[in-house]
Amino acid sequence: MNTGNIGPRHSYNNARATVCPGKVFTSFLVCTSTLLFPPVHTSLPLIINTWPFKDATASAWRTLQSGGSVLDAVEQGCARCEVEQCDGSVGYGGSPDESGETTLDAMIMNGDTMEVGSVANLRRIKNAIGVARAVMERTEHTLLVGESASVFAENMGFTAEDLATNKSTSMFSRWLSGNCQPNYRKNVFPDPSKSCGPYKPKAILKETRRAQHADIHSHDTIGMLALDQNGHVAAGTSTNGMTHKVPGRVGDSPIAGAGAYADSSVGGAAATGDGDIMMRFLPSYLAVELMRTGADPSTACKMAISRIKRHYSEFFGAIICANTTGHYGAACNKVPGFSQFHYMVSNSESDAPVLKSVDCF
Ligand code: SD4
Repeated sequence: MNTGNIGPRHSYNNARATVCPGKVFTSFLVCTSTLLFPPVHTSLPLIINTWPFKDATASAWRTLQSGGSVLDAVEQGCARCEVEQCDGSVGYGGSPDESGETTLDAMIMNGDTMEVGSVANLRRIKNAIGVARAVMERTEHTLLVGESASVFAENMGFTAEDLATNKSTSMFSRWLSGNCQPNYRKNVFPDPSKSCGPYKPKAILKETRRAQHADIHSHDTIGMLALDQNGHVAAGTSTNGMTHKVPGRVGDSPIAGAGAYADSSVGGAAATGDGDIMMRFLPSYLAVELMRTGADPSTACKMAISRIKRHYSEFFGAIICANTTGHYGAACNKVPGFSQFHYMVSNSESDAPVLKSVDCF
C-alpha cells in the first residue's frame, strides 16, 4: 500500500526532532545546516522487532526491499510469526485461556496518518495482524473485539478455523488437573490460589501482592517497527496474550501507545511483557514523545521502563525504540531469570537480520 508522498516533510521534521531541541545559537547553526544538508541515513530502511524472531525480521525486510510499504513490512513480518507460532506466544495454539481457548490480540499503526487498526480477543482467525489491518483500512474504527471481530474477519474473507492444537489442549488439561494454577483471580472464593472456579466475589477486598505470572520463557509477543528512507514509519504487534488468562482479557498489544506506537515525524516504539501492568503506562507512546523532545532511542526506552518500575519494580517487560534517522535502542526491567533482552534488527548495514541484546537494569 502506498502511504502517501510525505517524504520531504518528514525529513524536515526529523531534523527538528533530533537535532534542534536546544535553545542556543550553536544549536541553531546545527539545525540550519541539517535542514539545508539533511544527514545521509545510511542505516535506513530499518526493521526492528522484539525477541529473536529472525524469520519475521527477514520477511519484513524482504517486503520492503521488494517495494512494499512499511505497513506491508510490519504486516508480513508479524504474520510470519503467526504462521510459525513464534515461541508459542504468537498465533494459534498458544496461551489457552481459562476455558482452554486461544484468542489473539494484534495492532498495526500508520505513523504517517496516525491511523490504527486493532483486534482483541479475536477468535478462530489465525491471521490477527491481517484482521487488524482490515479494521484500519476497511472501517472507520480503531479496535474491534471478541466474537464480533471474528465475524467481521470472516466477512472480510479471513478463514475461520480452530485455534487449538494438541499442545494448547494439553497445556489446558494439565492446568485443570493442577487445580487451575496459576491464575489471575483475586478477592474471590473459593481461594483462587488453591482451587478452580467458578468464582464468586468475596465481600472484603484484600490487597494482595501480584504474583509473577509472566513466565519469561513462554511470553514473547512480537512487536515490530518498520522505517523507510522516505520517512514513513509503521508499528505493529501480534500475540496470543497470557496463558490461563481470564476469558475476555485484553493485553497491551492491541492498544495504541501501549503495545506499539508510530509517528513518522519522530519514530516508533513497541513493547513486550506483562501487558496488564505495562498498558497502564502507555510506554510506547511515552518513548515516542521522549524521542520527540530529543531523547535518543536507548534513553527513551530506558525512561519508559523506569516509569513503570517506579510503581511495579518487579514487572516483566521490555521495549524497543527507533527514530527516523535509523538509530534504535531497547531497554528491559531486570527481574530474576531475565537479565538480558534480545531483539532483531535489519538495516542496510547487513544482508541478514542481526541479533541484538541489551542488559536489563
Ligand atoms: C500481553 N504483552 O498480552 C503481551 C504479552 C507479551 O511477551 O508481550 N509477552 O500482555
